[in-house]
Amino acid sequence: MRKLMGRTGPVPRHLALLAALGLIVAACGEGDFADENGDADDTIQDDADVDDDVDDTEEEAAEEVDVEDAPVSDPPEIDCDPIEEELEEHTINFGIGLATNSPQGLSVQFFGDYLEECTDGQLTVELFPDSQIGDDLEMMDGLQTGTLEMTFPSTSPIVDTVPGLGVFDLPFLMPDAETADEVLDSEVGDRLLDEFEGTGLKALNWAENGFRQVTNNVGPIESPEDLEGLNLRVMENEIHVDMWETLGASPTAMAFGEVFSALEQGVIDGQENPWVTNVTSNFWEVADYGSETRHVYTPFIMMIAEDFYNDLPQEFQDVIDEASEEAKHYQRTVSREMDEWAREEFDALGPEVNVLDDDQLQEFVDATEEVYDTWAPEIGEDVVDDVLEIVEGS
Ligand code: KDG
Repeated sequence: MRKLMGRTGPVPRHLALLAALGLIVAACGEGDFADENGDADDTIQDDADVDDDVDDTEEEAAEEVDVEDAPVSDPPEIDCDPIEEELEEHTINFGIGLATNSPQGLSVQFFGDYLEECTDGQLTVELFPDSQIGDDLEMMDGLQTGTLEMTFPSTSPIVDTVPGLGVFDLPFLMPDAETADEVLDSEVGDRLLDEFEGTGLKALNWAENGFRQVTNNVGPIESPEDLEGLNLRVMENEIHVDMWETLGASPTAMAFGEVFSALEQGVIDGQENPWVTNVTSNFWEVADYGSETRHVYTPFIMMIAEDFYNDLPQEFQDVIDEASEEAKHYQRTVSREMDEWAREEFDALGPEVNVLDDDQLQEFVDATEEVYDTWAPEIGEDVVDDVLEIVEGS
């Protein structure tokens, strides 16, 4: 089978930071993480050092947009009988690419509160946002090698582990968020999560990254012609590369944590992400235009290190399952609540925003039809058919 994506470019700067954090024992190239069965607690070497380094990194991070005005629901009530029996104490280090004030960050904080309350403080969560400890692939390596307990990647960069996830990279597949829920919470959704079994990664459930929109520094995107030669950062995923090449752009696959500085330095002309990420990860600072293209809906998968999870007492596994289920609903709710607000906020913060109408979008749909034929065999015809059946029946 053709590889859906391989790592491209130099070793990301995050590996250096990972080493500084003491979360890895040696700086390795891809595939060099040898000890598959490492004990997570042993390899989190010195919590005090980790906290100091993270504080420094937080100081350097760009100022966050204030989401206080965003129409965001409060987290749901935590309803459980706390486990009072003394079992084990663990700090779950949870790395994410996005900001603490993103729907992803808010849901991880809620997940942590849930665990803390329902285990009487025996399980706590330490959140490492903004790709501080690596990109999606590096953090997944961390889960597999026992240096990190949890992460929350997009499906797109991880299709080499489960090729069926590539179905979410097909352009203009998902009409709306409700249909996405139907797909994610269906039998085919469960099947895709189950495929992680035995990889060192336990996929707990699906959350929402959302509909992706293009931001750039050249001009508004209204038709495929506007993309001609545009150097656009895309996720590390061959289907995305193919889609943008088909549309005439010049895509560069790059890890999320590199995108802001690549835009700042003019290495790329643009990138594409949901409005809420474009606001909370400060892409508005490095964009002149934002175009609502909704070209792809991508999910997130909440993941925990398989060995770490399997070694926990059953009571803790149950609480983690419940907490992730609650966090999933909260994350999807907040993501939807913030989407339109974020587009308006992005506009108000400076860049010019245009929303494509149905006729304009149809030009993109027609131009990318061949991407389905090229990639369905790699993704798995059964997965594509099952998902299309749900989408077409919605
Ligand atoms: O935590 C998730 C992020 O690391 C990343 O997946 C966000 O959509 C994303 C992108 O563009 O890489």
